[in-house]
Amino acid sequence: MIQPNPSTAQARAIADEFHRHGVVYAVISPGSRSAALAIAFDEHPDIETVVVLDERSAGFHALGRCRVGSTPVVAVCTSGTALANYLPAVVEADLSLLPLIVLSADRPPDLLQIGANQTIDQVGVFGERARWFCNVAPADASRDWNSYWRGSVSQAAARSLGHGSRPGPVHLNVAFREPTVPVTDDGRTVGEPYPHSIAGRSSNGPWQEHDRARPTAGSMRDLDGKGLIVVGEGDFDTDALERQAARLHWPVLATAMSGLRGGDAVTTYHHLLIDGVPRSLRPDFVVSVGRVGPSDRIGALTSLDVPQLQIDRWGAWNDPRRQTTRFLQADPVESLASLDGGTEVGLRSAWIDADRTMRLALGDCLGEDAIPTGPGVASVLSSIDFDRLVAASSMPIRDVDAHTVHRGRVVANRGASGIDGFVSTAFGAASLGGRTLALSGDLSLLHDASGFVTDASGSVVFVVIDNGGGGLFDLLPQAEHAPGFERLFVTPHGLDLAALATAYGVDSSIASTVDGLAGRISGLLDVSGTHLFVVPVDRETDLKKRRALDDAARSVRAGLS
Ligand SMILES: Cc1ncc(C[n+]2csc(CCOP(=O)(O)OP(=O)(O)O)c2C)c(N)n1
Repeated sequence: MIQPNPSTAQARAIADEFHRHGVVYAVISPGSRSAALAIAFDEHPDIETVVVLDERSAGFHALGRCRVGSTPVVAVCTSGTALANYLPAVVEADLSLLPLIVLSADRPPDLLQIGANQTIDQVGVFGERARWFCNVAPADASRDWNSYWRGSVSQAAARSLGHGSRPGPVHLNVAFREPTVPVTDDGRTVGEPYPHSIAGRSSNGPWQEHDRARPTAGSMRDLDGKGLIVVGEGDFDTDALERQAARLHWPVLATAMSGLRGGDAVTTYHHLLIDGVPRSLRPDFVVSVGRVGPSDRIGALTSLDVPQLQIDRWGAWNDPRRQTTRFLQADPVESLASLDGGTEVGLRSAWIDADRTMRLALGDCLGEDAIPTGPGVASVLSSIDFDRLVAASSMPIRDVDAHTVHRGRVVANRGASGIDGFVSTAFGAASLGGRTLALSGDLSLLHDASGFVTDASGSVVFVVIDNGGGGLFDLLPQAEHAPGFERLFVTPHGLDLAALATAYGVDSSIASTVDGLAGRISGLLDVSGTHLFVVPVDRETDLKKRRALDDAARSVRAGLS
């Protein structure tokens, strides 16, 4: 067998070791210094690779896959500003505890700081946001580097999954000498063959294993009377949590990203809590699990002057109003399971009844419309069979939270709530197969249009609420006060999104009425391929509908004590 050159040997060992740690998906952006890594990952028989041109998009594509899969995802890029383009995705992965593994190629140290082309200081560029950084030395034929490469990968994988702290992004910066392609002479440099073994453990297992500590129950002291759980996105078994809540007879308020919708969970809290907590729905204490949002109105509950307990496996501090009275770093399910079963059933049934009444009232209010609005489209999605719905920041995730009741998974980048990386997050989430829907505003789509430059094979039906800019700003104080409101905030662009789709080779269609919308979207999900479905929305009409929904909510509340 012909021995590989040192860079090829190094890249092969790295790719193989990552696979032994569960990596099955790698997002590659083109470049020369990273050639050995790109080729090694692509040649690995059990790692699927996808190519995304723009590294900012590539980072989010990897993130989308992290959100739906259970194993770390690798993103490979070349040297220079390529790496810096991962920062937004690294920030989101840090806040959302996602195992994103950034693998950047670099020049060897003796070729740095001399003004060489496409060279920046890549050491620790993500600072504290990365759970772990390692500068991997360039390979040569002089010694056996195998345990160094494989051990570094073992530690990277373990750190990304929370070993030693909590899950999150890691960064391996790997220096490569030429040739970076698998030849001994690339026409510029002649490389010595690497003479040592690069074999992994004969067991086919990882070089070094790490054990995830089993989460334990926290102390649930001082909780008397009627409890209520608010559940957001987090690290827990959703079905088991639901069972515990039912056993305790506590109402569950389930945000869109909690994964708990579709059963007895209350989903209309945004409207039920419009003017604070109705007396008949007041709990004696509140237990928050996971990151709760995006509705601000839930703050009426999580800042009530009653004991407020927050349970998170990784010790999150999700407390924007500083009203949590006790934080518990523990497993939420185990903690609830440690309590005796409840006998007080009244609060749970009161919330479930109020939720049903509110849902009917909201449905009546939305049912009047033929012209699409953001809330109207979100409520239509409830009747569509999808596996996952990727919702963009701004109004889409808020409308999904208030109006989409569905057992399917909702994915959204709410760690930093950016409107960036949306198209790519959707493609990453679709890479597992299944029926993927993506709902966004027009600006979010435009922000990551470069995400369409990919050979990703997953199918996504993009539904774009095209209200000609950022409709969210109509609901914010600057709508009243700022001169230049439209240009400075709404950002009207006048672009034809269907033409944009055509430019990227994506099929598109337009829906100007709500009639038959669910059927059309379902039909698109039935066939494979990516489609952009543009729904023109008039901002004025949309705003009026939101006010009408609030009026309907107040009428329901008036009937509650
Ligand atoms: C990367 C980033 N830049 C800017 C913002 C601020 N921002 C929040 S919402 C928004 C407008 C989004 O418009 P669109 O996607 O069309 O959705 P709509 O507001 O109409 O629902 C902007 C610019 C942000 N959240 N993230």
